[in-house]
Amino acid sequence: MRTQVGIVGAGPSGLLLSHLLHLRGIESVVVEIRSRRYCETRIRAGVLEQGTVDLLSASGVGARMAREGLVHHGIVLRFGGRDHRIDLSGLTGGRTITVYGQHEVVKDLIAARLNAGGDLFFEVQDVEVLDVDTPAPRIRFGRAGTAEELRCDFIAGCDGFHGVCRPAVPPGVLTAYEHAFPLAWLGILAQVPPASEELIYSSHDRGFALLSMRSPELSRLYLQCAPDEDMNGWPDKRIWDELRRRFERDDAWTLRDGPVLQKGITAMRSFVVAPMQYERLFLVGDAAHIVPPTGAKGLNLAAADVMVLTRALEAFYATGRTDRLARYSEVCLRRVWKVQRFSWWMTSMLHRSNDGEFFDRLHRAELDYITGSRAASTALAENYVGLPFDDD
Ligand code: RFL
Ligand code: PHB
Repeated sequence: MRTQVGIVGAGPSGLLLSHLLHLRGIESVVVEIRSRRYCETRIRAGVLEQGTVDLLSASGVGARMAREGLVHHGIVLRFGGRDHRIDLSGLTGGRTITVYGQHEVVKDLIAARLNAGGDLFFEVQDVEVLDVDTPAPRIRFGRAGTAEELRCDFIAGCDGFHGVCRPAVPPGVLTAYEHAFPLAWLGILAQVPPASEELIYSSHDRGFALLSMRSPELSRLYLQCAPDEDMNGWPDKRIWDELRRRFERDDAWTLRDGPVLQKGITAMRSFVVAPMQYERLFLVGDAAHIVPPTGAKGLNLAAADVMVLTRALEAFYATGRTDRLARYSEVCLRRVWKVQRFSWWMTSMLHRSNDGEFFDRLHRAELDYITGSRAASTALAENYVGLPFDDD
């Protein structure tokens, strides 16, 4: 088999890249180790920046998101028993965020690729990327028991943090920068209408909690826990009791419970590799960087990488110019580090730390400052709705 761009991974990065390339007349093939069903039902991110929404809409995959996505104009920071609203739209000239599940974005992108006759191969095995330092890189994989080889001009490693593309780069080329937070999130998806119209980030002495949603009937809730927390120690009743305590407010605020449909633990990590490219292999999204979820940025950052790579490939195929491809990593990393900073800052400010009472008091002062100063709330708001996209 032969294509122009071989894409490893059918998460949001790989699917969006394949879709945007197709709109520009560039061929790609996507190989994915999991099943289509698995990709379409994996519950992960939920908050889309305005820029991500605009990109999806402008590329023709925004119709269902426009109908079912929930547009939000603000978020709530809850601490000291009170709510402090950050008026995202008022502080950013009218920008908004949209709550629409990542798996819904994935469904829409898979449907668009299949309708356009795109090649998506699910449930492949033993994926290997080869010859990326030659003009003819290859992806080797097994499909229904048969060994296949895909020859390409370029390979996009969109295979997430645990994929095979980043490890395929020879030793010594990439530098990894990382920080593991000594905390994790226990997340649930529950069949109960969200107790608030807007997201609530609650910083409490017992630990952080977050109230989000997926639809008017489905709540998504998270609790700060230990990185090695045992899920067996958390029957549903204990989760709801703990959530109620961490969302307590001076007046009577109530959190109704409901059937828990899914639960899981997510470690909190910051990770970046540089450069994000080696010869004809480009690392995109979680394959190149991870942010802790507190800033709601991972998926949005992946979409920004995809945009930069799409434009660079478009320039290459239109005129043969390689300068944009050569600058892919540098352009992406500028945004990546700003987003790392924001995600680290939100995480440190909102969670109960193990660093001692001094730091907890500093974080409380920071929350007080953020919510009391228009300049400081604006800094939070402009990062939360998404920094402007700048790919020069
Ligand atoms: P993904 O989604 O991990 O997709 C990678 C795909 O590659 C496949 N794969 C392979 N395919 C072929 N060969 C191999 N050898 C392969 N190895 C792996 C995998 O099966 C998978 O299908 O990476 P991608 O596309 O870069 O997308 C990144 C996002 O998924 C991620 O950044 C976000 O989910 C992060 N995130 C959030 N981001 C936001 O923007 N807003 C949020 O509100 C938000 N909340 C979250 C989050 C992530 C969370 N978890 C579970 C980590 C909340 C949580 C709890
Ligand atoms: C989510 O809805 O899953 C979500 C929302 C906001 C975050 C992280 C996750 O910061």
